[in-house]
Amino acid sequence: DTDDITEVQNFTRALYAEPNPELFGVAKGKNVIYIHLESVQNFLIDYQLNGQEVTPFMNSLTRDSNTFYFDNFFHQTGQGKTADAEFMLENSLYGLPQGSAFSTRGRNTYQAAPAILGQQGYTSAVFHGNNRTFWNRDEIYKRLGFDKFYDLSYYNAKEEDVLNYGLKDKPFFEESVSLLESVPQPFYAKFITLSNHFPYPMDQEEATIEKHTTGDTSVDNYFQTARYLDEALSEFFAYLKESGLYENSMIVMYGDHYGISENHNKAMSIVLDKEVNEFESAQLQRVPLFIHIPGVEGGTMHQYGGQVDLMPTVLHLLGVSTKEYVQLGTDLFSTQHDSVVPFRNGNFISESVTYIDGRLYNTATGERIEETEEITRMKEQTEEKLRTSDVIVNKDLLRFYTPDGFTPVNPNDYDYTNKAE
Ligand code: GP9
Ligand code: MN
Repeated sequence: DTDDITEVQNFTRALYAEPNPELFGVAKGKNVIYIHLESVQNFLIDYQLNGQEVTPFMNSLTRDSNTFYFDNFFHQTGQGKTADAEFMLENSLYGLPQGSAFSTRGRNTYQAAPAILGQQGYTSAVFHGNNRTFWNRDEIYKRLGFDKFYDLSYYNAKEEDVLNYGLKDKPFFEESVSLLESVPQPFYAKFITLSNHFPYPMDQEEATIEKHTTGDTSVDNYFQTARYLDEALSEFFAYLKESGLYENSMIVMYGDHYGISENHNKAMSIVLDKEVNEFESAQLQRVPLFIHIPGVEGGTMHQYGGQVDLMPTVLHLLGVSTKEYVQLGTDLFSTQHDSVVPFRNGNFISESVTYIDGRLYNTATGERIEETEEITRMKEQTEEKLRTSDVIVNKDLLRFYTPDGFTPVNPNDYDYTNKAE
């Protein structure tokens, strides 16, 4: 097994991308506020329904001078959905081909972002309006090194404030601010939203935009819950400004996975006013990524990347080297960034090629193309990355390697039960 870890490290060391010197450490010492945008796909950005923007707040962030907005950023989740997205961004490892690593590999050894930052003086915390056992979070978070986990039991949650998977996003953010203020700075905090979750139910008196009219109920409802989430985000930003936290925090917002599956391609063809075939369906796996850093000039970024790239990107912005860590993703800002984006099923997408179940398309035009040597290499590299990640996770290989300067996490140091419960 130590042979396995050596082989893995030979592979991941070759993937390593040097940080961009202009951005390395620009957010050093700042708080990190991650916002997990449930089921938000990038097509929502600047989409107009009956002449109205669906997500006016997120749209405004795409034009904010201190925000980087990535418009070719993809989710890479499998069956683990939300849990896979979290797994990738904390570890820069892929979720598993079946099931969720959160559930089946909750007791592995990890060298995750909260633990790394914890050893640099950060306090880490997760905020989520569902029960702490969902997706086995309460078990794996202890191995990722999350100091605190504020689940539903920490919120007042009046009956009318709970819908679908838990506390609605607006009361969630409203109540979260005082909890966040109790966390020592600098902190690494993650807020997991849930109102924009399938099948997108919404109390109609709270709706501020009409449903879509495709006739497909969940697709039609999606626009109302996406608008609700967008308003909740805008309110959260206002709370952060009032509390003074905004000025010394980097805010990272990402869509976790698709909200509209390919079973709804017919309705999506109406939404987008073009035929949604397998090529368009792959393009729809784009999710928004925003990185807001006070005092740093942002802009719209077109490089291709995915969720597995978030950890090295964020650590480098904080001025933390990732060289010693076993990671499958690369810093989005690095000139050496690997811009071929694997999907969990072995398909991939890059600026030039979209590969779907053996078929190749030109990403810019959607036309079928022939395989070249370069494409064959992309295919092999995609498979190798996924296979390597699976070996690491399935064999729990990080047990056999401790990066220089990293102290292994002791899960017994953590307890998320609410004493007031
Ligand atoms: C539940 C929420 C939803 O707590 O995070 O998970 P999902 O169904 O999107 O994987
Ligand atoms: Mn989700």
